[in-house]
Amino acid sequence: MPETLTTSTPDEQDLLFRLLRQLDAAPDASQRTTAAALGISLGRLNTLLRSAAESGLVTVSARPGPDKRQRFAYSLTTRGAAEKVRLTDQFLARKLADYNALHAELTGSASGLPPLKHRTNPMQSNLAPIPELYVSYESAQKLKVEAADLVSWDLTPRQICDLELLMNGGFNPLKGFLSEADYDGVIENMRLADGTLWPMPITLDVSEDFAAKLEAGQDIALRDQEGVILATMTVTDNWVPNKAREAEKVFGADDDAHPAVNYLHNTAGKVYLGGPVTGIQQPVHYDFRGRRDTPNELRAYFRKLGWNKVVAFQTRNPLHRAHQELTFRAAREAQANLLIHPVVGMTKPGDVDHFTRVRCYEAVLDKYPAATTSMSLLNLAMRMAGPREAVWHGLIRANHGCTHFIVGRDHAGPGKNSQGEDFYGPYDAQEMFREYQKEIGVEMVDFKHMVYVQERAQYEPNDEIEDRDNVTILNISGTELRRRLAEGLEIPEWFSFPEVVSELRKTKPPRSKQGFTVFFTGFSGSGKSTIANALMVKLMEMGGRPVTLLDGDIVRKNLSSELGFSKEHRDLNIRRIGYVASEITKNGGIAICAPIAPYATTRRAVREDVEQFGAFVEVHVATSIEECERRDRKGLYKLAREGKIKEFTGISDPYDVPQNAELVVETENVDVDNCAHQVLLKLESMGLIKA
Ligand code: PPS
Repeated sequence: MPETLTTSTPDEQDLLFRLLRQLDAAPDASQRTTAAALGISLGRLNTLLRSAAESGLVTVSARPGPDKRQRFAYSLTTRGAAEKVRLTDQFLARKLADYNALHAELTGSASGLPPLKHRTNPMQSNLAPIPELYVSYESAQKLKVEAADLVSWDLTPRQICDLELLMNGGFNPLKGFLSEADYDGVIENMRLADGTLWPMPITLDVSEDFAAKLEAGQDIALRDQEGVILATMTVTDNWVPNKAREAEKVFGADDDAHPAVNYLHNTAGKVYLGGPVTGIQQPVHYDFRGRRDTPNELRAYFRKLGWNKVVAFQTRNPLHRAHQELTFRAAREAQANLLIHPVVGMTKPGDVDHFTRVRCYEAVLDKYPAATTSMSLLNLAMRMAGPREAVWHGLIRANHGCTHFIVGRDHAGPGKNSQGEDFYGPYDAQEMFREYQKEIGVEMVDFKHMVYVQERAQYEPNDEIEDRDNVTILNISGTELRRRLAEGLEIPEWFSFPEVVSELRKTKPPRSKQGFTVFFTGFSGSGKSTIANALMVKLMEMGGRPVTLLDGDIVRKNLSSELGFSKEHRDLNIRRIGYVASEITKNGGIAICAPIAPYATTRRAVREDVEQFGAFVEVHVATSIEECERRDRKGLYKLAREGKIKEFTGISDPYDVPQNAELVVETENVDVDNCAHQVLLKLESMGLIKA
């Protein structure tokens, strides 16, 4: 930060703030108009402009024209725009303090007198506008041009979600991606360096190569995946985090079975960048535009409707009858209006896609009283961090103008750990929320598990049923629902709404009609390709779905001809296969893959890609390395032993034996037809093909 700014007096800072605001709002105004707007002389303005230009806050360019008094044009630099955002906050804080003092004086509360009722009626704090990180439209156009010359980072889908909520105030009070000091505080005790409660590390992870190019204080452009510049960021911090510690502290265990820990270790870049962000434009969404609202848009909406109390319901699942009952009860209990606030950014891998979910929500919305219920979509990238996530969700909802927040059983739960146990207790999130409720600024409406009581034909909280021995309690778990959908079985009316079930059935036809991927893995010469070919022919004989074979050799010839066998190249090769297989699966076909795929993490990544759309059946062709070498069909093992082929799997390169393959096939003394038949039986038992 320029020295002049940190050493100047509050009055000088106010003047600088007003200057930056003026240049931002009216960049083409003459100097005389600018001086008049600021109430200072032209001479003073010139001194001020010179000092701001020297500090790198404004740029000066020559302005053509006859008027000598308008020779120069001034506009904000990226740094100037960021400084404006910082000074705006400072200015507002000072004004608020002045206002509070005045208010206290007027109401007598400063002098110890009882406050005068009805004297003043300030805007309720949850409904007042909150700070955003965007600059004005005019400045954004200029900054965009300026930012085109900056080093730029192409944001990942998760980073785009984070950036959107940083810029629109959803992550208020954050002013950018966390600095190292803020990150350390958040990891250790859920607090920023200044002590403010913030439970989730919002970090900009990048590659080592990219980070190495940067200098401290450098501005970078942040682009979406099409290259559109969304923001600039001044990089103040650049560090290599201890990811194992982050996993332990934030997610409770350094266990890759947790989706966010898996992301941390296997997707996120090795280096984190921190620094303030200057917002240029919102990420573009083409879907459900009318249903997306920024925090300030929601606050304005609540103000307009006079909704002083709003209870928010967070969800990443379709709404069924139990959810409806829970939200009705919450609104009644809090005597509040209801905001259904589903997450459409990133949720748990394997969840129902948000397009289907929003169609389901829209169908259910008719069943709520329109005057007291609203729905808005939140572009949040969830981390599935249970208790910490609940606190984070509460802060985000406070920013969106809500006063209450529903926390149910196992809020933002990630499922089982690698020992098959739950990561968090079912009510840990409620406990942590309760502890921080005051600071979060929204009140929790907690619910125990809701179940259906058949005799009374209604949903009730499980722990409140006193006559449980005399009534029939019904419940369908998420896993059971998925099973019923997958097998085309009945889903009873007491569980869900017909409109919702019909939407889900359209997206999730029974398994026997869905696409799927069979992924063979094993040593070179283990028999993968031979079995894969036999399987392909058998599936084609059955008909019904198109079948595509992505054999190791075929792929290397057609998709990956430029790649070798280093770890990096093998990963790239397998990820390409995974991408094609996931597309085939999505479109209802059968993909049969048969690469060596030696690394467990890459196989897992492919599984995740495919499982968004259909089943992934991993088949380990478990022929031993000794047997493969004995067969040596292509003569490659001999060459590998002689050192003529480097990095040869099983000889001079590792192979991670699959730990949770759907099927293990032994090929020694078993003929190919039998091996392929074993796979068919497996597919049949999984409901993927009909007998
Ligand atoms: S990987 O690791 O999955 O990307 O390998 P993949 O694409 O399946 O390999 C295809 C074939 O390349 C031959 N080959 C090698 N395999 C392993 N290591 C090294 N260094 C190597 N060099 C060439 C090998 O014959 C593989 O074919 P298959 O069908 O497995 O025998």
